[in-house]
Amino acid sequence: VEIASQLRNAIRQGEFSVVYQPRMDLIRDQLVGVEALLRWNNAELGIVSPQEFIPVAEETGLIVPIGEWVLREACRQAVRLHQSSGCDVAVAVNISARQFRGTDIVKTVEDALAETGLASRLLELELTESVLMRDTARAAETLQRLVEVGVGVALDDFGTGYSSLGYLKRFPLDSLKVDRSFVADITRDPHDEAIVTTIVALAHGLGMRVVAEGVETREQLALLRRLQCDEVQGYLLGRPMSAEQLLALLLAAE
Ligand code: G
Ligand code: G
Ligand code: MN
Ligand code: NA
Repeated sequence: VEIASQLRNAIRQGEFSVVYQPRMDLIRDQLVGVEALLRWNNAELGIVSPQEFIPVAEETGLIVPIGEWVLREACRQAVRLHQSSGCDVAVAVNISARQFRGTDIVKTVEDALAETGLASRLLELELTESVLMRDTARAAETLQRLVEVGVGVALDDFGTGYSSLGYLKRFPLDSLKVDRSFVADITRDPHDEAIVTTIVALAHGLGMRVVAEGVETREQLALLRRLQCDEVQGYLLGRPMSAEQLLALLLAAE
């Protein structure tokens, strides 16, 4: 209740910011993308975690204006990053169920690209299984239109939801993001290693890339490399950081 009322004014009062977590390509050994993650600092509530306020934003419908704000902000900062560093770093934006199903997400994306001037190949959307599996015929059609716009689509938190493999085949997805719950114990639990091995085979068989999330140790990284994951994301590679910090990181890596 408190969160909902404070959330209502948060955009107008400039309380949101976006941080970026790097994603590394394991073949090129290079930062190839970042995930945009929303942060909220409210005068009364202090810093509120997205795990707390995103569900409230979903319930109240506030996720629609908030999501549009995040998308625009991420595109704007990606353009600046591209211009200042010369690097082709794609930005991935999380899209919630209500945005994907209840609004014209294709038009929202087209408008954000047109207004900011970001090349469509530098934008990716992250969707969860539950979002795609609800109304699969319509989801497949929306994904196809997004492909035509030229943006990438990743299936987030893969393995934790209820993906039907039959539908997976019909969705034009660029990558599967292996949920961090499978990565956490991967060097100790043979079951996790078996699951990730299977996800890699499935993704590659369907022409998709695999991104492992929540990579925290060198041992996990070495194993994921051996299992032929394409990309990794996690605290080992970098914590979510401001656009300024990200630019500094890119310039230092050159
Ligand atoms: O940033 P953090 O790791 O605390 O994120 C917690 C959760 O909030 C994750 O599931 C993440 O996907 C979600 N989240 C973060 N930013 C956004 C956003 O901009 N939009 C949506 N829909 N979810 C987000
Ligand atoms: O659900 P989604 O994949 O969007 O979640 C992103 C969340 O994961 C963010 O809140 C981010 O802070 C968190 N995260 C990113 N890297 C790591 C990591 O290496 N370890 C853990 N425990 N959390 C991470
Ligand atoms: Mn995500
Ligand atoms: Na995830």
